Amino acid sequence: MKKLLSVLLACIMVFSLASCNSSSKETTADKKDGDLIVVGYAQVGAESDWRTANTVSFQSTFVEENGYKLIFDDAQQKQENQIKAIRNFIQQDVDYIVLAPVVETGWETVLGEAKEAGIPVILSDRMIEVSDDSLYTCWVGGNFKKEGEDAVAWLAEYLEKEGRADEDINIVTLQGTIGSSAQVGRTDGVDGKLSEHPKWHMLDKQTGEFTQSKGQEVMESFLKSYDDIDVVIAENDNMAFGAIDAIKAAGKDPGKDIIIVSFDAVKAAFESMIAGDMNVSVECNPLHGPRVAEIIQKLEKGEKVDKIQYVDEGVFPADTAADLIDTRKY
Ligand code: GZL
Repeated sequence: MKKLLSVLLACIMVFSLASCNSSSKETTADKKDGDLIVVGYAQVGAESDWRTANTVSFQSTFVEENGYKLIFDDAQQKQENQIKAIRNFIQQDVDYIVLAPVVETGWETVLGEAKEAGIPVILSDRMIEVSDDSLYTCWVGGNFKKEGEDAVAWLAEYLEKEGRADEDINIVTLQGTIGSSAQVGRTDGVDGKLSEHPKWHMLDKQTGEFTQSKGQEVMESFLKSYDDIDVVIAENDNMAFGAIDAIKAAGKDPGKDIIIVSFDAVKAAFESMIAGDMNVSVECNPLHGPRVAEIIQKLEKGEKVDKIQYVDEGVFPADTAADLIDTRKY
């Protein structure tokens, strides 16, 4: 009898331990998955300092202690990789998809699949061109067209101050990734204001893919084709750094012989301006992480969010760089 009792007792103990473990496992599992908001983030790539800062902003915001699980994908600037990543997020049934679309077109099908799966899509950085804007919940980013217009306004003021308002000014442009809203907006912004300056001549435009190496390569070809370039408009700082290297290698003085107008205003651009190589950088704020987290928190509470949300950005001429460089967050 005693033996039977001890076996029974042992069974009860084993059972209660197992159920406690499994329940503790379930609790942990429930707590781990149930409480965390799972965010799939389809990032463009790692092509520039700006992109790195943008990625870090998300990776430092969407952490477990803030209640998130981030699934990050770097598409190496290829749309097909971003489309694959979005399908992967749908399969994993994430709670939200954040997309920084490498180019504006080609998103209807895959975002239709996300909508079908009931997964909200938040656009960060660049915009998409779709006939049905219910395919995304909202967009956070810079006002690219205004950035281009601000660059022209700064250049006009600078040339005026330099006593060159009536001079013929020859300009070349290093464009970003063709078809990306940053390239489309900045190019449109500049082109739209050029007509106000009949003595300004846009000699050439070519894409440097937002990278330093390609920017240097294209600038080398510009310098071979044109011996009287007065201004380089680089649609991001990394292409400007490449252009500066090419100009120096050609025995000319960037920032003096050739005016360098750039975009992004990353910290390295402030260093370049302090060195006298760059004349101005028009800011495009990459710190979207906290903003997107705010949006997700609102959506979690069933609150409405604005469809279009611009980030704050300014224009930073070289003569402000030394005073401001230590305040820069990226
Ligand atoms: C702008 C962003 C651009 C940056 C580049 O919002 O899309 O892409 O200007 C980056 O540096 O590569």
